[in-house]
Amino acid sequence: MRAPLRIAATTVVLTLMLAACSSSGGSGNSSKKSSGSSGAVATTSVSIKGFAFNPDAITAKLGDSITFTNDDTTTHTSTSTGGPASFDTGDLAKGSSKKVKVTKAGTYKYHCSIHTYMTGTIKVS
Ligand SMILES: [Cu+2]
Repeated sequence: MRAPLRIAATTVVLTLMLAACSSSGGSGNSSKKSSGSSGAVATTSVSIKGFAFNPDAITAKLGDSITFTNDDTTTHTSTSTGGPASFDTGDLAKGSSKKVKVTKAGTYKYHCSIHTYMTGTIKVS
């Protein structure tokens, strides 16, 4: 009477573990696509989420407009700290976005002026 019950319980646990394993992939940073050797992503869209820029290193073409979208729960900015020209989105409230046009080639560095540990780069060529 007791042995068959124990076997049944073990089977349930194994099934749960298998289910957990098979569903663990695919979530998270699925938007990160590497291009080139630098690891930077060729895109004109940067999402601000989890107190970070995603992706934090991008490449763009001269004249592109980079759209910064605040998908976080608090206000952030995208403010240049170095590079061929300066830009500043100003305060981006939760859910809002702003475009920044890059008209000079080079590598821009930027941060969030509120949370300066949030940093990113845009390589324009
Ligand atoms: Cu911030």
